[in-house]
Amino acid sequence: MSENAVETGTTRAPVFAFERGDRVLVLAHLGVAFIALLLGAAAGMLQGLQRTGYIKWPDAVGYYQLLTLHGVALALIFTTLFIIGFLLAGTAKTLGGRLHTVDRVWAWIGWIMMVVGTAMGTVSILNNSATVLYTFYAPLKASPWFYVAMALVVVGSWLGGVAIFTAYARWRRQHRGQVSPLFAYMSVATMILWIIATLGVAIEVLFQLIPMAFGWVPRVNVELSRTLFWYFGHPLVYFWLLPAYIYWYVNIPQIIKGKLFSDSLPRLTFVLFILYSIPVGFHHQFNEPGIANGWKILAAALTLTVVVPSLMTVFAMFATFEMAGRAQGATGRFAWLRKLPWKDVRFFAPFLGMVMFIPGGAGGVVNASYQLNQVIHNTLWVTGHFHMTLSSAVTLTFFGIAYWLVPALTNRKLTWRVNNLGIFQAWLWFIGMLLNAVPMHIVGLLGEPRRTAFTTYNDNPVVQPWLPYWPVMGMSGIFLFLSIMLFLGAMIYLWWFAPRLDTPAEFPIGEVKDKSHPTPMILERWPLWIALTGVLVLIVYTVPLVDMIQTPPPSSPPIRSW
Ligand code: HAS
Repeated sequence: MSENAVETGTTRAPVFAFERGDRVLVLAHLGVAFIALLLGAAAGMLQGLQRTGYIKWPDAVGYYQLLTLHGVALALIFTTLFIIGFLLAGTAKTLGGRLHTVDRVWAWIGWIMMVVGTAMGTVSILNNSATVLYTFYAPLKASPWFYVAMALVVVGSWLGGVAIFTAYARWRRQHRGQVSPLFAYMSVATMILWIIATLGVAIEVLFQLIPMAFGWVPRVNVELSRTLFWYFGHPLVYFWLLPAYIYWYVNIPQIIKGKLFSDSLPRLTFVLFILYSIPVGFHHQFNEPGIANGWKILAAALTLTVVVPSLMTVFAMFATFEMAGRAQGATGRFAWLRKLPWKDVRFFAPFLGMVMFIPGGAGGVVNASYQLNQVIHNTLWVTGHFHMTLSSAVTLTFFGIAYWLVPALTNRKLTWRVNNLGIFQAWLWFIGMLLNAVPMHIVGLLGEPRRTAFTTYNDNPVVQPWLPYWPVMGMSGIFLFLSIMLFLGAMIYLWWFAPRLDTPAEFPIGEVKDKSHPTPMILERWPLWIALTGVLVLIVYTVPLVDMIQTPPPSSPPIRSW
């Protein structure tokens, strides 16, 4: 480890060189994430063009098969590998400059499991034995190896979490009574959320889907399996979001020559995410029988409380931006906006993501409102919602991270040409997502269902109002694929070809502005927050789950629909 201060072009910032062991580990995670990104993006463009009637694909490759590849590769594999790589990098940086051997061993075992799982899952999808979409709802029956593959990915990701926990626990032992570094704290919170959330899908896969797929049981309790899936499925979205928030809270202040607005607020935000994000899965099941209305209303109320930490984040971001601008001499009411580094892709790409998150988040509030959900459920509105949140806010932030993290790991320079290319690529992505997600919201309101292959419903008049939007949605796939190609081209350049640096590249970590208010140590008491989460989960899930198991709805034999 070496840590010294150099002029970065923005501010005097500590630079940092990864140890070789950490560098290889993080790059291994990012590399697999980028391969998944390529696969998922190609499948996305093809299924998008097919879904909107631009191309007719040979019958041998089905729409749902491509859609499965798109969802699994992007929503499950790209995100998980990228997130764990990013968290390991920041944990190494902020907890003493390196991971210890034991942390690395855990992370490598996890990586191997995730890679084996990814390979097995991809083969199952490509040989058309797992065309079950990324939610793999029962009673759809995939090859049992697909479920084993998903289990390997999940357990592998837990071990990545164990690596972060061991590094964090060691640091705390060595720094008794001190508040932990914010990045590491937030990484721990993210992995706690992830592990609690994935327990649901792990139970579903181990006790329902694998026995169903191997033929050990003739039937499956569909309602129970969907409930276990959505117990996991909603906090899953915060597993995607929280690393983006880490970047917004911790890294961006340094990039914009500012300071963190507060140390306690981001910690509280993450604790609130752990508490509120898990007991809300029923808001994906508002339209399902077998769950009494009272539980659904409770889930709706709790979902609206999980919006609060995001609103706190809006506040903190504006405060951080304004403080940074004013510190650089801005005086007018909005003059601070001009001081933001608009030409720096590390800031600009995530900023576009933040902008898109405003309508994306508002759409989420619509989804969460029990009555309004009746209008949009299972329509393309929902697909538009997650293209604004996951595929825009989160993905644009991941782009911004990759543009400096890869050269920081390879000890190469983020040249101004690649920086500018990154800005163009982020614009292309942003515009592509607007062309994609805005029409999806509109046709969703007009009643167009999601998860359907191309059809004109026998030219039924109900389809007419949707038609003008299809070419726009189809075209968006081309924008997005081009953007991914540029991104991956930039990554290849930064990985292998960019000029080497004599001094290590910057790893931006912001400092807190006002340290006069000590951070309450209670925020670091994980057993307390985990126990409270457990209590909330028990309150929301005990009665419905007991009901589903004791008086189960008619179960279903497994179905292969393709
Ligand atoms: Fe969602 C469905 C509710 C957030 C992802 N969501 C989905 C699905 C996905 C997904 C993938 O209640 C589909 C699952 C499937 O396949 O069926 N969602 C919400 C709510 C929020 C929310 C209340 N979702 C997300 C995020 C996702 C994501 C984040 C991915 C990362 N969602 C739902 C519901 C459903 C659902 C229902 C089920 C629908 C159904 O019927 O099936 C909230 O967390 C959103 C809060 C966010 C905000 C925005 C804050 C804005 C910020 C940016 C600030 C900007 C700045 C810069 C500072 C309130 C922080 C601006 C500067 C300028 C100068 C302009």
